[in-house]
Amino acid sequence: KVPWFPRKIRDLDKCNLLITKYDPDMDQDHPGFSDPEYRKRRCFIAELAANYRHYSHVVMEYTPEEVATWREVYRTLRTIYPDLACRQFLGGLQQLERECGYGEDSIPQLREVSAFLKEKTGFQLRPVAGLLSARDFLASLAFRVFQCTQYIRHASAPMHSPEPDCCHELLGHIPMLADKEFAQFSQEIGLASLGASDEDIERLSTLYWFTVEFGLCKQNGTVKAYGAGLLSSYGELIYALSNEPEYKPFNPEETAIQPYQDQTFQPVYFVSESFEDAKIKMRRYSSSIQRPFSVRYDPFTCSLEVL
Ligand code: H2B
Ligand code: FE
Repeated sequence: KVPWFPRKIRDLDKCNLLITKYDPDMDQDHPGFSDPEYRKRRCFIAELAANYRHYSHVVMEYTPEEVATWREVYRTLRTIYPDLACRQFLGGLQQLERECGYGEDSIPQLREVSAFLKEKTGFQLRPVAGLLSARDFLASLAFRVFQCTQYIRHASAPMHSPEPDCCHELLGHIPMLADKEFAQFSQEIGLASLGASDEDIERLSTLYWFTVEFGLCKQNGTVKAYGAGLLSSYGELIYALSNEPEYKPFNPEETAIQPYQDQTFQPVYFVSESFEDAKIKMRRYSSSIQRPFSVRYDPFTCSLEVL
């Protein structure tokens, strides 16, 4: 009665359950809903991801319009990062700009970014066709695999996307995944999710939401953003640090049951004392989750030992 979970990295080929409610084909409010060209393109890129099998990245050729959208997002966000992003994010982004071709002129290729991350923290990227179920998404993190969308948001709304797109992944998530401590934090959420009950998955996704996606942390006495949902949204990044919303100290028991918003800005953000502190609290929380087995990740074979 333990739900199926992947045991080796190749099993992630089977972690592909998509949530389609924010797809441009399903969501009437999606900026691309009434643009058949965009929907066709989005579908083509998603298909490539759906056909991806372990270790076989394709090179995406982006259109000039897609690159123009990327440029606008990159330029706009880049100006506010120095003031609002945490130290680890700024360090990661700088390395990506120096060593991995990050910049406003082209959309980075998942293959290159994946090779870069592998050297920094052991994380790898895997293209995904759209919004993945929480269970499959979290399971991948256990293997230090980050599932990444490759299509880009609609050109009419460069500052917002209802679904994850490559701007969100490449600008929001990737710089953080180049940090060793954050990589460890991410993998541990993944490991805690394997074979967990639906209720525990729901609580872990809420924790993921208020940390990895919308987390804030203290640094040298000021509050900075480390959540990818913030670092890829000009509007919400400024709002989150404006003193207008409510702030609560990060505390897994409380955070795990806080209702969240995936349509508008969050009404509340959780602030960690530091990554170290968040990691220790998360670990304590994870070890309280009841499972009839324990797991250990073997980095040499990229597989799990289930004890
Ligand atoms: N799928 C994709 N493709 N990207 C994400 O960032 C993502 C996801 N986040 N599925 C997950 C859900 C997250 O919101 C949690 C674990 O529910
Ligand atoms: Fe995300």
